[in-house]
This record gives sequence, structure tokens and C-alpha cells, in this order.
Amino acid sequence: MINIALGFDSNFAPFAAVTIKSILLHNSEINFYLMYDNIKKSDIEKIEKMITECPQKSNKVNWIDMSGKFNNLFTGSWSSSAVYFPLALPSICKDDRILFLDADTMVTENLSEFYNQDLTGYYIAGVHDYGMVSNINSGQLIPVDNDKKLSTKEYFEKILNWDNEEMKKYFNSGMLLMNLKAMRNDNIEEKIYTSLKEHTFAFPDQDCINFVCHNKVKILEPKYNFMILHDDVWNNLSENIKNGLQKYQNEESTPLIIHFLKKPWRKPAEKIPFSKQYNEIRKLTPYKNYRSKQETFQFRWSRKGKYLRILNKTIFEF
Ligand SMILES: [Mn+2]
Repeated sequence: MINIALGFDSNFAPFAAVTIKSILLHNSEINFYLMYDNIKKSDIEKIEKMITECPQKSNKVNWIDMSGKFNNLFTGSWSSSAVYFPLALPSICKDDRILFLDADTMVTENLSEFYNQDLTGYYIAGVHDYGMVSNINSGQLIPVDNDKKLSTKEYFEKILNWDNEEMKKYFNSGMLLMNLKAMRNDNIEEKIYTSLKEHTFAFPDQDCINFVCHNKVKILEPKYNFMILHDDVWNNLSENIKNGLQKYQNEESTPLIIHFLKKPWRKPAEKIPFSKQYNEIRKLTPYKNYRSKQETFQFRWSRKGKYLRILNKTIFEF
């Protein structure tokens, strides 16, 4: 059995369904932990049916109601508290390990070998957050408090107390292979909640895990959380990092897990690597007729882009 967790609400259900379908296409005997908040009964029914309609594959679903769980911990303008759900996995899943995936990811192959890799001595296996790691030397400012800004390097030094070597390990929390047993043994879940109360993190959901698990992180190759970055982040990457990522853009070395920071359903899809494959899988989900706001109508007239799109057709673009 492979345990896989996702967290989402009704707004994200159509995209979580793509992640789940992509897993189902290449795997069997998956035990899903679907953590939800603000979800419609019809979404639960649709997704449950999609997972269990192939009984010989022996997939299972556990629906975990997370309503209100993270409401008091944080104030702020988060679109959804679902970003915090993975923090609770050590107490939700009693097994030894679980794979957490953001609901904006796509799996392209069988996960068994990756899932069963050695995690001795580690709490988590994850992939660098290239954008942040690249910014260590670029002086890029990040907002910390309402009006306070720090460079990425200063942020790592002052808020996370890391030295130069430590900050190079900063990982992205959209894909986490978690050693739940080790995390439970060392009360990591509690330590993470405490860290959220005691620190003002810039990206709380990701920084708290980095802060607490930092010295026991297995850093993996980019193909296990291949992030499709926004253009400005990609352009700011150091040449070194860019070159390391380039090889995954072509067909021969498709990443195992693709993570769309740039969303195929929000941006002009034809410009996003792997969006064609993504949209093919989308057609296999119960949400095949669903269109996001941006896919229905998109107009932009600014320095960054000038275009009009209606029902996914480009009417004009300069
Ligand atoms: Mn994500």
C-alpha cells in the first residue's frame, strides 16, 4: 500500500481530481487521505467514485474533515487554510510514511520505488525551492511583517537562524515524502505548531516545516517535484540552477512529479510546459466540463502582456 495525502476545498476539487487521476493512471493499491474543508457533498461523491470505480486496483479513500482545525492559529489573507493540512499528517495517518502532494501537481509514472526509498535518519524527503535558494545571492526582497522587508539571505539569517550552508537546503512543501514514525517519535507536529506561534514567517505553511525539520531533510533531485515557475522567478534563477533544470523540459526525461506553480487553468495554457498532458488527464476526470474563470474570459493590457482570450481561444495577442 502507498499512502498519499492531499488537502483541498471545493474551489480546488477540479484540480485535486487531476492530481488523483494522474496517480490512478500509473499506480494501484493507493490509500488516499483526502483532507478537506468547505467542500460540497457532490465533490466528495465524484472524487470517491473516480477512485473506487476500478475495484481490481484495490485503491482506498479516507476523507478527513479538517474544518476549523487551523482557523485560530492564523489570521491573514490566505485563500484557504488547506495549505496547512499536511502539518497534521503525523497524527492523522498512523502508518510509518506518507506522500503529501499539493493539489496542483501531476504524477507521470509509478511511484513505488520513489515511495519506498530509504528514509532512515530523515523526517522528510523533498526538493529545493529553487526560487528561494536562487534568491539567497540576488538580494530579492521578501515581505516579512506588514511593512518590513528583508532580503532572502537576511530572512534566513535573522528569522530562521540559519548559516550559509543551512539556507541552501530550503525545500518546497508541495511534495513531501514524510517519515511519520520519526516525526511522531520527536513530536515534530507539536514543534511545528509552536514554531508558528513564536515566529513571523514569510511563507508560514512552508517555512515552519523547513524550520523544524531542517537538520533531517533528504534533498532529492528536481524530477521529484519539478516546479513550473512563474516567468519572473525563472528569469531570476542563477545560471547554474537553470542549467540543472533544463533537461527535464524535454520528453525523454519527464519528471515523476510535476508541480504547477504557474497554473495551467489560469495562464495561457499553451505557454506552460506539460500543460498539454495535464489537460488530457483533466478530460478523464468528472470535472471535464469545468472551466475556471480565467478559461472562460481573460483580458490583459499591461506591460507584462496584452491579450484577449474567450473560451480558451486567443482572439488577439500582442
Ligand atoms: Mn503548489
